[in-house]
Amino acid sequence: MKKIIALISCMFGLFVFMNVYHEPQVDAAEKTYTIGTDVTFPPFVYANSNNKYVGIDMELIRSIAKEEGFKVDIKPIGFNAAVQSLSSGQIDGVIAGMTITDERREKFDFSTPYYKSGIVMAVAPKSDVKSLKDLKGKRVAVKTGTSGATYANSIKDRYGFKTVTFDDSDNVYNDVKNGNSAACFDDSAVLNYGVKTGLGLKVVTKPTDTGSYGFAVEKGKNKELMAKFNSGLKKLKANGQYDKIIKKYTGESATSSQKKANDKADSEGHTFIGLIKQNKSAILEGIFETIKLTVVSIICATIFGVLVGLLGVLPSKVARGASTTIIYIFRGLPLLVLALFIYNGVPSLTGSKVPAFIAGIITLTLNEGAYTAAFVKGGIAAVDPGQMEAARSLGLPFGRSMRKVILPQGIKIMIPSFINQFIITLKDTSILSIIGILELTQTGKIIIARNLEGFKIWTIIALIYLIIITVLTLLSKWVERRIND
Ligand code: ASN
Repeated sequence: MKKIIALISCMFGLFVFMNVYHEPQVDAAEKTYTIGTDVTFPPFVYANSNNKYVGIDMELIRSIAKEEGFKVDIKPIGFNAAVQSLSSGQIDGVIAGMTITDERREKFDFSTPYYKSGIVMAVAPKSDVKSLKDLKGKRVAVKTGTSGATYANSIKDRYGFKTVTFDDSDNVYNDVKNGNSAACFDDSAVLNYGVKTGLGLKVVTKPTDTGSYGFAVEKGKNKELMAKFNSGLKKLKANGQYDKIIKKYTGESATSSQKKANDKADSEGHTFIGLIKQNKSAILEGIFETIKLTVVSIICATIFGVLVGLLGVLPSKVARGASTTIIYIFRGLPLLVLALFIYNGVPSLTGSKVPAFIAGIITLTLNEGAYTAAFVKGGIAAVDPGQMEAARSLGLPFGRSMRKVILPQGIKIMIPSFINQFIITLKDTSILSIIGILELTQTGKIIIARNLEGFKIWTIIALIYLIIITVLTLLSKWVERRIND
């Protein structure tokens, strides 16, 4: 038992160290706003070759923050996830080439428009689809929750096509390039930029007249932030910085040098080593986040699971019933549903934010803890009942018999299950990419959104998981040997 406590303390120490080392120092005087954005939507938001978020929207919000004296914490979680998080109050604002529409105005407040863009249709360079009429019986790719998707759905019956939805623009474009979809609908400002910079698609329709981009906050909330945004934008327009930013990303020289860089990357191809070198810091941060999530979740889930498991072997019926119910609920719920419920569902109800990392830890603690509780109960039940009877007949009370006789034997039975559960917890952290935690899987998604090297990046990410799992297994086996000594 002491050894287990020592191990848990070591893990906790490691976590504290990682946190102290990793947390950025924030100036207490300046307020930090959490801003959600898309994963990839160039030239408005995208990760550059150093995996830093750049683009018109990123420069605008950062320059406005500087001008108005606030700080921003950018969360590249994807357009739909950002909008969902904004409506549940999890983030303070969204800047992601977000089109101002009447429907959205019912839920969000928008800033003064900062860019005009309609929707266009793009197809593969050799496609014979030239207009909407050619879409009959075909499949068309769109991005979840966007104005492009709304537009496509509004005309699909008239033109007789079906839509298929993806979460990120790069997946939408890839589906057209692969020939799975005949066309896609997306914003003109983004697709025209893509055509200029070598995306490998051509635009075949004129932009619809669907509006402009605005910065959004939840309706009636964050008024102060909205006022700061509008006043900052006005200043940037007046001092010429706004024009500079637009030119920096959409000007002739900007697009041609971006095209050259894209062509170069395409012709050179990316080697495994080259990709690792290029994305080293992002991958390392992803690993760091994954390990942090794993360590904290293992500690919390083990404590929670052992407590619930022990509750299940107490003589009290109420305690046993509570244990069974907790295990039933949290083992029964899919992890993904639980994560979304805690991150998006609960805040919509309570009105208070749950940071993504905390939501992730709670999710894993409840789910992994329920499994732990089940095998803790099972491990105790597997100890010969005669042992308890013998201990009790020697005059030991229930608690002491449990501690001195049953648990030492039960723990030995449980150890392989603990090791198994630790490994499962590590793997399950990847599901938390859905709530935008920048762990290893989400890091992979972002890198691929930029370089479209799906096969190679997922191979690298898979190998990293296997390496961490091997280290975790070896560590657990070592502890197991020491406990069994
Ligand atoms: N323009 C899109 C929309 O407002 C946003 C995006 O795809 N990032 O729906």
